[in-house]
Amino acid sequence: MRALIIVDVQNDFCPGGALEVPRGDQVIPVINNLIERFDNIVQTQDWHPKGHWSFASSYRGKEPFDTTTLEYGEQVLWPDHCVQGEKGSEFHPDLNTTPTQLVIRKGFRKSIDSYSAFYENDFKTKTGLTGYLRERNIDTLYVSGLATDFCVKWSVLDGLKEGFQVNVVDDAIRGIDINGSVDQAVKEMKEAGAAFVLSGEVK
Ligand code: VGL
Ligand code: ZN
Repeated sequence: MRALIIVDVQNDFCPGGALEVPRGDQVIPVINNLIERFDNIVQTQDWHPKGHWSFASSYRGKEPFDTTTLEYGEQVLWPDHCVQGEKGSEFHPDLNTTPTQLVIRKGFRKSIDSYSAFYENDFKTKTGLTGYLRERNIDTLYVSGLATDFCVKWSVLDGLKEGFQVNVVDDAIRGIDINGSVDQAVKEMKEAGAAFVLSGEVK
């Protein structure tokens, strides 16, 4: 059984949002089209409390895209984004969310960021997605959404680690791209065993 995973297609990651992914909204028609071919659909939603430790605004003298060290290692500091209950955290209004069966919210613990749909950035705290997929006999994932170099990448790497077969839908992802991080992410995903497919090839 297979599932479509739609990562963080939220207002703040689309043009005009607080942490916009260039051309991020271009994934929406591609994903809306893909949805029709899947019986199992999961979305993730970045969902931070105010004052989250991944926000540059939580530190004196830090700017967005600076880094800091948290208990689990290096953390990129972001503009405030996807704050719980605010407009920026809502799914983009053009995304068809009706057929979605599960929404995994992540990043809701103030002191831990969470890029992956499976594990938070401490690499220990689980979101519960593996158990959900296994109980539904899903072994193959098609991953789409934002951003290629952060939440998509970590979801793909963890999905592989958890033993799923993972396909990345190449025309259904876009990245933030900090100093070549998109190319690096694609390389890491391929080396870890992810297959890259185009949405038109997904039957
Ligand atoms: C993301 C940075 C911070 C993402 C989320 O969805 O890729 N990136 N929070
Ligand atoms: Zn975030």
